[in-house]
Amino acid sequence: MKTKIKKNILIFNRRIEHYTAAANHKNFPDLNLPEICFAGRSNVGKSSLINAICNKRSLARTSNTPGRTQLIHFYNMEDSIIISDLPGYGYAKAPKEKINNWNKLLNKYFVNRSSLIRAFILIDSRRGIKDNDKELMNLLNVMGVNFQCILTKSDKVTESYLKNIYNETKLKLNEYAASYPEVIITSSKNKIGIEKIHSYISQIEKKKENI
Ligand SMILES: Nc1nc2c(ncn2[C@@H]2O[C@H](COP(=O)(O)OP(=O)(O)OP(=O)(O)O)[C@@H](O)[C@H]2O)c(=O)[nH]1
Ligand SMILES: [Mg+2]
Repeated sequence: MKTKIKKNILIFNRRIEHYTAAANHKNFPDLNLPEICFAGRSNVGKSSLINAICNKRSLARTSNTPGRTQLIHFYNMEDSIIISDLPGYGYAKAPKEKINNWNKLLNKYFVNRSSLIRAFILIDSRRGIKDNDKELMNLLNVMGVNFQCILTKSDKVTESYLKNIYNETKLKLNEYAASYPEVIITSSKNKIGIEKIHSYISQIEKKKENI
């Protein structure tokens, strides 16, 4: 297992930089590059997963307290692909005004971002798909934005619990035409599932080269 982790880190030694952060759709960058984003409930582990994917400890800021990421952060990987880290939804304890602003920003992002080729929706392995995840999935379905679910924090549950959540998640996804049937199980802590996302990123790059 250790060798595998090291191998992935070596393969994915890529240059990535924070490009910009936007509080408003007018500040979204226009780079003409394919983009993927990481969406999900507050505290589900979006920023941690981006760090694990990019093999950087603190590229994206993470926190124990929900509501850490409040803007949309755009990361540029070698002028080849944009990775965006979105503010979480569903943090009921945040002030109403903030919740409204985050929701509006997310809506603008999904409605306007024509460069977005896949949205990854992160689901906590302990909790499964919740109503606000379904709301986002419905929006993406209507917009025709392809999305794929990622189960996060798999290190926090037992194998049998994970198996049930995995099957349940797959079943729920059947309702959404825009969803990819494959669900990726991850742990940013234990670097599980990261190589699958790496290989997806490589596929996008290959496609781009062939255009
Ligand atoms: N055990 C474990 N903890 C994790 C994992 N991923 C994230 N965490 C922890 O979960 C908390 C939230 O992680 P973030 O990456 O900040 O979550 P986020 O989805 O970006 O949160 P917001 O920006 O607030 O929406 C932090 O304390 C992380 O250390 C994981 O795979 N395993
Ligand atoms: Mg975050």
